[in-house]
Amino acid sequence: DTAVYLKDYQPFPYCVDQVELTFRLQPEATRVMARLHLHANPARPGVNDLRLDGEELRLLSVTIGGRAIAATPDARGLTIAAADLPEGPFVLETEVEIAPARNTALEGLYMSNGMYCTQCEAEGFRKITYYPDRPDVMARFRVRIEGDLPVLLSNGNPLGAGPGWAEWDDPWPKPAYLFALVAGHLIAHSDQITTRSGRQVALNIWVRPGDEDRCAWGMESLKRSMRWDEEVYGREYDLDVFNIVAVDDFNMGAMENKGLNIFNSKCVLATPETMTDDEFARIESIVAHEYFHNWTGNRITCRDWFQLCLKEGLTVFRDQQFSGDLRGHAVKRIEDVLALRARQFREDQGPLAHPVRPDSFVEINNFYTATVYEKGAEIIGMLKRLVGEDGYRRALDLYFDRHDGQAATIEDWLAVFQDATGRDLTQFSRWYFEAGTPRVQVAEDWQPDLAGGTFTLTLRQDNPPTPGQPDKGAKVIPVAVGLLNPNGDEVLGTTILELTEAEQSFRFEGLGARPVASVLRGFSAPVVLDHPVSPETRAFLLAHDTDPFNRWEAGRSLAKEVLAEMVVTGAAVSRPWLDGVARLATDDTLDPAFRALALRLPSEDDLAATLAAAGHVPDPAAIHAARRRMGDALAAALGAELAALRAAMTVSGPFSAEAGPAGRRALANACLALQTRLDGGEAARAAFAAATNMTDRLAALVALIDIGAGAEALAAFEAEWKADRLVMDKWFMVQVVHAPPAELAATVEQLTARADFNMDNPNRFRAVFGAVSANHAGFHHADGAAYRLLADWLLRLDGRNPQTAARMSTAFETWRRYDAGRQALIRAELSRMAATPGLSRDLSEMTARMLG
Ligand code: B3K
Ligand code: ZN
Repeated sequence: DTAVYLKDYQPFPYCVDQVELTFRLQPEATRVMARLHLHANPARPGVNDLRLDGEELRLLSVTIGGRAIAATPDARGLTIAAADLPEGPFVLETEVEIAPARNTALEGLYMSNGMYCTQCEAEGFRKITYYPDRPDVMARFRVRIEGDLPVLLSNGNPLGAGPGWAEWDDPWPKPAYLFALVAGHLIAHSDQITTRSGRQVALNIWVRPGDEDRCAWGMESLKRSMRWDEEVYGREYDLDVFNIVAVDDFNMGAMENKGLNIFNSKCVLATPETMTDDEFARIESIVAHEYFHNWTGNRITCRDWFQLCLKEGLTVFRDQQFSGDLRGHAVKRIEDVLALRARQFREDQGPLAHPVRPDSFVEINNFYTATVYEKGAEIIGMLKRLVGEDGYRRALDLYFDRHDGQAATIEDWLAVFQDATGRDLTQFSRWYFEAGTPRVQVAEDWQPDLAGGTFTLTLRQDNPPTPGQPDKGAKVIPVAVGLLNPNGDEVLGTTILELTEAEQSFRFEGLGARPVASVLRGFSAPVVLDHPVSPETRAFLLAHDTDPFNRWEAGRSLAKEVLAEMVVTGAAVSRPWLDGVARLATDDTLDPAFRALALRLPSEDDLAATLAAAGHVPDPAAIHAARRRMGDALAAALGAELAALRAAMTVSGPFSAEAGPAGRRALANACLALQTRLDGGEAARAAFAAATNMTDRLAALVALIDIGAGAEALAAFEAEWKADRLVMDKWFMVQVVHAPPAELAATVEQLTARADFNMDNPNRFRAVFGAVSANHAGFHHADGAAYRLLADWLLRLDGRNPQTAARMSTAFETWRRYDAGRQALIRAELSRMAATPGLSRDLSEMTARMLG
């Protein structure tokens, strides 16, 4: 298979004014009639054949202007010779047959539990009908659905419906990837909202019967999102109805189809008994994300898939702002940075590194990555920091104004910022085009003098090579800095230093005493900061930093340094870290959610990355052992305070998923996990029995599994929830994540042999195999059993669902970090997969890139 290149972009030679689709639904033989109203695109003059994308379609007929055309499709589409096309505008009609019941790839039109649904982004529409399946072809869609099912949905506004049919009209031109259709025995949880200009919008969350009591939180999140986008971005909804549908079999979280969002049921259905606080927060942010796409993605879409970050980076940035406004910015920022480092830094530092705007791909589904999404959002955060609140607001207003109804590019996006603020963004644009995580080194200098003293910070940036990009220029890096005096008062409030050269010095005068510098406040740029300071200084910042992110970060850096020491030299857990974290955890002037985060230890994968970056070969077993010792030491240091803290964090009254009570539960459960290290599981067993919500129940279960005492609770959990697929996913997952390293492979064998392990359900597959690599020491066990097992299952899945198989293969992306033995084992698995005949385009691109 060949790659597609950004440099080859050309506009499509024809414009589609209007599309009329008729679906006659049958599981094994659905008929799709498409009528396309076309005319030549003046932006692409000349004599051009009409090339339509189409895959896995049985073509029944093609006519142009009512006359049958002899056209023979190939495996990827259909070409109609220019000679067969009339001069002016014309109408092309096709009829095809497809088999949704046999579609296990979950792309195009497929079935899930007897319901029909679609997933078209990125290139799934071509599995539904012949069409120019590219985002710069935008058209109005009118859809008629015929089928023996009570609920028949598509995009836009309802036109009419009767027994066995429904018609929908979407007045907003859109690319085919935003098309959606749903048909099934569904029940709606309904509400409504009036937009600020007075439009009445009907809101529905459609679910399978039995799930209707799980929609309240999703609906509340939707209404909050709609309000927020009006208030903060001035964006209003633009149809009479907004539908959300929950589907059990789905390759990702959710999809922003115009007026008809389709959600993985895991990302929208929730009750306190079935979902944890983290899942409630995740649902809130995904509902918001998909809703926000209505403007950033749908009204303004991408010219081509290389521009994916135009909609994804911006929409992630917007959902992060929204969650921060609702749940507190400090905690939200820490969580986002934890996720960024765990997924994006990891990607950026390995063979899969690619720019936020890639310039080639084989399979676009492989580029829905942490880099495009999360680093894409970080770039927007930096832009906002550089141009200020007002500049950002002006730029965004101009963006919506100028590009509404268009398919735009990153150049368009940057031009809007330049035009609105007058700032030249040529150098800044490197963030989009160059891969890799910059490293910023900080050196301090202090010169006492008569005027009080001069403090100098010298910042140096390094932009490491990444695949295909050996050399890189300096980037524009906004480094937020604050200075504290020795008793902890701020002597310089947060100030942005703009690092634009390889090395630059910044001087601060008249300070009186040598200050303590708090650098990269709020994580003002997605870089690795290398600021060598003593453990005492870190402990000082952990106690005093006025920037909450950096206060947490001081503890985290200290924890990583201590852990690295423990792994490399076998050192004991250091006192400054233990005392500092213990003090923070018990400080009731602080937000409980923040304290819970301070108690969280760095992950084993994070530590392996840190060690590798420092030139060590990480030993997974040693890392695992050291991290456990660290947890034990923390538990011992807090001792009796743990029970008291938990008691103080008791939440009374009816369950609420808001940040306040969720933060109290997070702290209480962090304490429970530590307490379990000391009491043999007594407190956790009691907590498990007494729990009235899934957050507390799951936390107790995990605490018990973690000390090898989970059998009874697991059995009770299973007995209670065996009929609930979403809850059982958690039951599968926790056993794999927390299996003792040597038992991981056996645990997986036993779980996958169960009748309720269904590899065609991505949630269940991920619950087990996503957890395999999350169990760092188990996955990297020296016997290689887990590597082999994962590769076996990826190969098995690849034949049925290549998208999910390819995505999960990233478990191997860090392989070059490890010792020669492990490298050989992983290389063998990657090569075995790569050499398998009939491997999908998706998985073969991934294995090829990882093998380098
Ligand atoms: N835009 C979709 C993702 C589509 C993934 C295609 N492989 C969901 C989102 O980002 O909102
Ligand atoms: Zn998105």
